[in-house]
Amino acid sequence: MAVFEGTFTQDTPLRFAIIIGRFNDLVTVKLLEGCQDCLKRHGIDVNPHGTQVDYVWVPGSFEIALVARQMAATHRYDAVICLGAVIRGQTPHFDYVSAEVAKGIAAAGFQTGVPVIFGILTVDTMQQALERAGIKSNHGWNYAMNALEMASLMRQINSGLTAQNYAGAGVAPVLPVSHQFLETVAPADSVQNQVSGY
Ligand code: INI
Repeated sequence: MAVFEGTFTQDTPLRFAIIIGRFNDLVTVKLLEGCQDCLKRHGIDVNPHGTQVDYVWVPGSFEIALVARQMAATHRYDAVICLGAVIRGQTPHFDYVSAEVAKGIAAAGFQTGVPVIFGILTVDTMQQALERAGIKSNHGWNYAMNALEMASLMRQINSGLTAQNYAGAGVAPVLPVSHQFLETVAPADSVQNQVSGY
């Protein structure tokens, strides 16, 4: 058996599509900047004229899922990153847009087998949106991390690594990296139980 876990450094170049909603672009441009910064710091060439990242601008979050599915279905990308900002207003519009984009993005991933990252802020106010797009932190950065991890993970799964050659390569922790401390605090048999629970 095997434990698969995505990494954040790649031997082979990964390719991404980023789809950005123009609606609330005060926010979405900032999410994009955070996303590009993270990708760049992980060795990805984010130049739109390069070979690793394509960009698609759409009118608003409602349109993102359709384009995400279309891009994913080409199988030219290791992951598709969707960036949008849905901000609650005085009408139920928020609920319709946010529900549809969430369902649509999930469906795009399921239907194509390509990771499609849900980078849509759903917030009550513009202030909350801006806080998550650079004022306090930039969620665009996290969405890029999620894309890197999922892209790497799916490559590993799709390439059918076995426990033997994976462990033999000396790169695979038995536990997820975030849980490695368990090895020092948990008795061996409970660690074993954790592992077999995956
Ligand atoms: N699109 C957004 O991305 N965010 C919003 O907050 C928003 N609101 O509130 O209306 C929004 N609406 C536009 C929508 O995504 C479509 O572009 C439009 O309805 C045309 O299909």
